[in-house]
Amino acid sequence: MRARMAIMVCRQQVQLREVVLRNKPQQMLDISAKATVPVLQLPGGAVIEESLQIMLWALQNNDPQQLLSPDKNKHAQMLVLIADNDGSFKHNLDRYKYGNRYENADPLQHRAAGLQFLQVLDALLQQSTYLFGEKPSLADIAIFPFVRQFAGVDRNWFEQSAPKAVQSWLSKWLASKQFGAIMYKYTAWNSEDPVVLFAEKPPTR
Ligand SMILES: N[C@@H](CCC(=O)N[C@@H](CS)C(=O)NCC(=O)O)C(=O)O
Repeated sequence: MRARMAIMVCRQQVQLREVVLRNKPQQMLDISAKATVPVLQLPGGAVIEESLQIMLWALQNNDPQQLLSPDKNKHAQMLVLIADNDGSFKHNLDRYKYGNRYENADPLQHRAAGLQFLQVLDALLQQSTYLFGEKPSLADIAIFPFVRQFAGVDRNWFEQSAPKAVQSWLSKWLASKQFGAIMYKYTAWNSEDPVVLFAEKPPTR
């Protein structure tokens, strides 16, 4: 989701191949033994197989909203916050959401640990509309999809316990035009299908 958000913002066009994880196409496995989505292959053949790296690639090509430099000197701080999200928050999210897949994981303990990260976001959102200022940054679009998942595990608990500023920040992203556009459900790629370009207006059904 976040890779799609960045590609959409930077108006870079890519060919999109929707993958169903339980039936990964051989063409994907051939270029990425890691076999996770998203994976992006560049025209020269280089392969990027981390969503954050795809975002950076996209925005380094073209960053019309200045997501990489929201406010002076905040770039390094943004990357640190994203690393915390991708590291410990993701770790806690997985164990809260899929407790039964992890031996000895107490989902509620991981929910409490995840809440601490939301409190860090809250402290930032008390100071400005977005995480690093009055306009969106890379950090906002890199982090909100994970908070969305965290919120979805137990919506009632989230509404009662998550900081209000984080709830409204999340709601704003979920209601955004860009998010609506990237949530379009593409059908799984098949080598005989015509090329699907992204971001282009998705086909109407
Ligand atoms: N750190 C990687 C994580 C990618 C990842 O784990 N993606 C999941 C789906 S969201 C996946 O492809 N899992 C492989 C599988 O379920 O087989 C990234 O951000 O790109």
